[in-house]
Amino acid sequence: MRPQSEALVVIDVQNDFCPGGALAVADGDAILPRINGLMTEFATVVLTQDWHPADHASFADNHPGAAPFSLTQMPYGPQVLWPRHCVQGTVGAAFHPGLNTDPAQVIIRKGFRPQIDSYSAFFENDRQTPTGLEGFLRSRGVTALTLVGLATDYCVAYSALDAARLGFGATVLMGACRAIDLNGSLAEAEARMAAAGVVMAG
Ligand code: VGL
Ligand code: ZN
Repeated sequence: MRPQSEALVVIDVQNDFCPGGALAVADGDAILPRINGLMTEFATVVLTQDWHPADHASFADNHPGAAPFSLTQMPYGPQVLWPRHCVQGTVGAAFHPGLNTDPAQVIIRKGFRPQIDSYSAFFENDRQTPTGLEGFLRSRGVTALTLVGLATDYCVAYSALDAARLGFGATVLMGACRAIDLNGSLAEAEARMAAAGVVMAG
């Protein structure tokens, strides 16, 4: 068992990010056995769930004429327009049935405000609106995080970068993550994580 000061944060292991899903990440379900095993090592386990309303501004089909995976400008900066995914209450938004959700003490839902996307487990994409996860972790004495899940270059990386910015130790287990890798996004995320002091382990 790891010390009480360490938590496992499992990012967005949902049907829509796994093979057959609306925004499938190649091999996304391959990480399930490892994540289920890791959960037994940590006293604090957090799950996140991408949880969008149907009219969410990150969906390409809510922008007439816009192609999926194209870029648009939002008040908070550039935003990729994604295929419709993880709509609240749908099968696509549910956790993959192979994920053991029993050990988790808290589920952080994010991306539920129609006008703002949320990749990070800590903040919306404006980098200011909190999810509450920081307070949850601090009040339990957690100082170091191990992050796993989907997708390496978006929600995992944004969560790890915010964790480091907030002063938590942050380790991403790259073998327990899979990436979307859109236009070099994986290499960029790795460079940003390295520069921020995020540890990338196997
Ligand atoms: C994610 C794109 C859109 C993720 C979520 O979980 O990495 N990526 N929404
Ligand atoms: Zn999303």
